[in-house]
Amino acid sequence: MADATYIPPAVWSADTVSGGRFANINRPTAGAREERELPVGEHPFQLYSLATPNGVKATIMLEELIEAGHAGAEYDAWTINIGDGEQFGSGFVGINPNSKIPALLDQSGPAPFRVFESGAIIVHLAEKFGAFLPTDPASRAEVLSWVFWQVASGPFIGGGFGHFYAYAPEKYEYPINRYAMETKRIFDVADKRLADSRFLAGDEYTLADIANFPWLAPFTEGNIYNDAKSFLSIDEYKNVGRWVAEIKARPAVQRGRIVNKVWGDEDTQLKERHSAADFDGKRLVSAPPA
Ligand SMILES: N[C@@H](CCC(=O)N[C@@H](CS)C(=O)NCC(=O)O)C(=O)O
Repeated sequence: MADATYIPPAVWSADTVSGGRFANINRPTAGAREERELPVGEHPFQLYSLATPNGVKATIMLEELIEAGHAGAEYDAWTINIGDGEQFGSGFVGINPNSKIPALLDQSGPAPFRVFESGAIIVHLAEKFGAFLPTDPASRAEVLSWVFWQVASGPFIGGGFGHFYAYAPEKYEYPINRYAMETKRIFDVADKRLADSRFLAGDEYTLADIANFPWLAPFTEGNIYNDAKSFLSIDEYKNVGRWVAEIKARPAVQRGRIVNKVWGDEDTQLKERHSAADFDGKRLVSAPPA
């Protein structure tokens, strides 16, 4: 059934109000909107992020490295509040011209450098520490395939399904159908893979799981995009549910999920992370995304 139709003008302009969550921060231009320096701590890695699914990929990775004994992965995590437009400050744009969290400053060597895009951040860290990314070509290719699959699929789930189902000011059947279909297809891809394999890339827990868990887990837990869990019949994906249960029991995952979290119960929030002691007294439970 078609919704009311729209006839596009010959040339689109940005003066139309889209309404909806995040409409006040979206513009069709890039670049800094104000001068704002970023804080910089002492640790080798400076993370500027928020505990959304894309942000949590980076914090799980850093916490997993520390858990595995890589003391060189110590990091300061600073909150970038995207609802307040902090991603458009000059300091943040300097480390991510795309103005989206997460972004990382690697100051472990003589000259600091930036890494942006969650996939690039976790691959960079995996290569630096030789962890969660196998070196033999076939295994490495399998891991990277699932990582890039996630980075490519995420926008259909978030910008597509999440936007039109939960955030858009008016509900339209066509885009909701299109992106519900695509989100379920993505879940089915993962579910079929996990029917044959303990983890996404094989028998070992790898970057493939670290990239995909933050997007898939909240649907199985029912804490993303209103009632999306029932709307999309997520309980059908039994193998995804089994995989989520195994991964969410990992202490590093539980810690990573609350770093830069600024919503929910106070004792499940960790606005900034500067040392392992920051987790003292925190409740390490599932962390609902923004
Ligand atoms: N492809 C990017 C996507 C990052 C992304 O979409 N971040 C969102 C939060 S989950 C953001 O910063 N949004 C702010 C904005 O769009 O202004 C990545 O994986 O790092």
